[in-house]
Amino acid sequence: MPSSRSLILAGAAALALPLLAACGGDTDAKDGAAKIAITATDTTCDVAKADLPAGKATFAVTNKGDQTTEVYVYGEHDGAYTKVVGEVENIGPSTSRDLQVDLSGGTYEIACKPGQRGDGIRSKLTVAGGTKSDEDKKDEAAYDREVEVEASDFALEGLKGFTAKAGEKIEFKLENKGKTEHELEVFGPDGTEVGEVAPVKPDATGEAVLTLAKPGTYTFKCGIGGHADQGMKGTFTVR
Ligand SMILES: [Cu+2]
Repeated sequence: MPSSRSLILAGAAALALPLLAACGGDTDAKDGAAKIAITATDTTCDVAKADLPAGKATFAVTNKGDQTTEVYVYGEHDGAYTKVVGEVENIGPSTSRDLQVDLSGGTYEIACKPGQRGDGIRSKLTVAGGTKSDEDKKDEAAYDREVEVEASDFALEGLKGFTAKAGEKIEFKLENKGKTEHELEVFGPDGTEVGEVAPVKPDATGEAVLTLAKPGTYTFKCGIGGHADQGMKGTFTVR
């Protein structure tokens, strides 16, 4: 796997060099760093560079697949690449979107997610050098990790066995696979609402970043109609 990846990268670099020379630096971003191309299809995710210097980086994502895609940059969290550093969503077929991130030294994973679901097609990114200011870190930590919840008529799945640490900021991503609107309301151990993913139409996705401040048993449900009583509810634990 690593060797075929290197071959792909070498091929991309060989193609990119004459193009860059011909455009005379057209692709340079404002801070002087060139954009890094990510070419996504329904089955591949080619990142033009696997090594970057610390600082701001702009990825130019082009979707050559048939499915709408999204691209995430993940940092390490408890030994796994689950911490969302940046993301760009809703990149339709034959369209391009930029993703800007501010990276400190370390290793990361880039994930293209054809169909905007799952763990995605991942590749490693190594960032050399500097750590960032506390201010930058605060901006970057928009949330610690995400959890995907699938709504159907009438169930909410994905939170079985989900646990979090008190104080964690979690992005709840609700994917509606049903034929009617659904939402996701989350309540803390004392029964007060922590927040919600607002109603999502069929075949659409919505998200909300919620801070799970207190330890205890949280409850969640779809608050639309009688959906909770039909099975769209459950609990998870924050320690
Ligand atoms: Cu519902």
